[in-house]
Amino acid sequence: MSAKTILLVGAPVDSGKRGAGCLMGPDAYRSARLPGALRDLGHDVVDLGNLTPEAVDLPAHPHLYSLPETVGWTQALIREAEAAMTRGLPIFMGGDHALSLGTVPGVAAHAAREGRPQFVLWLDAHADFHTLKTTESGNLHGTPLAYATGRDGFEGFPEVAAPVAPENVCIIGLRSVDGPERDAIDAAGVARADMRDIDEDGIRKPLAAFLNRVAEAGGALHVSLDVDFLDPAVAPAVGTTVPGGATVREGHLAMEMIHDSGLMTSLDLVELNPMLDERGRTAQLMVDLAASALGRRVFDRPTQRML
Ligand code: HAR
Ligand code: MN
Ligand code: MN
Ligand code: MN
Repeated sequence: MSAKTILLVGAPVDSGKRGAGCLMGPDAYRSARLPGALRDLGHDVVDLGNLTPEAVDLPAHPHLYSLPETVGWTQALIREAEAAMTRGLPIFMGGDHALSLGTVPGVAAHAAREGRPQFVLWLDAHADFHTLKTTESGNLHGTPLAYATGRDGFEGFPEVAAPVAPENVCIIGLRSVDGPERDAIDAAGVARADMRDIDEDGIRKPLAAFLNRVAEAGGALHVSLDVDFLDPAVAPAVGTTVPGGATVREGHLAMEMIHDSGLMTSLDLVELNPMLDERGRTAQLMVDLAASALGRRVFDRPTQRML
């Protein structure tokens, strides 16, 4: 196992939807001992504290919830993510999924500078592929993948410097997708495995295929882990629960495979709402999953077989 410099970036974004609580996420991860768990694995861990949004001069929008604040977070996070990539492997402790409006374009700008293609693994019940024009809820946590892949329709947001190629994105865990998202995902050529695919073939097959593509391309890999990827029975601390999600072991297998691939360059932990947790169990599970992605295991495996 190779020791890494891991940068913990607190991003208490709570503007991506109605219903407050995700702002407590970074401190919940600290209380559940994320820094210690990563140090136990031999990593050098630096906690950079919590970020704040930039001030932006934008009027409130009649349909889009908290647009100015979310643009402010996006600007701050693009900068922070791009800078953090020059120092180590950042873990963005959310915060709701609107934080990926900043983290993904930020890390992708760094990869472009290095001449590497950026890949994104999106572990989520939802596709988060709405534009400002198609979102019915007006909740911006439902939009980051569309923005990061350079779709039109993000007036008020900064221009994305290095859009991620849609075919370099893979969404796993889908079970709640709106009509306009479904059409746009398939038109764009985003790779996807919904929960039925996982029921039929397991999580290993689509993930191995994607990781092999990242490896062949010499790509950078950003992993965005939404709490609602997991089944609400094991991960209740999220505002947008959808039954029928990944099991604890499916979550760990995904993280263990990510670790074995050696490909992950950045990680988001998003949508944890400690207000909705039960005795900290969801925060603890997210910490354990992050530890698996960074090398925690029962026994070493003799080979690193991908497929
Ligand atoms: N598609 C729905 C909407 O746009 C729900 C989006 C929910 N997103 C998250 N993150 N919880 O994945 O409102
Ligand atoms: Mn780099
Ligand atoms: Mn999401
Ligand atoms: Mn989700």
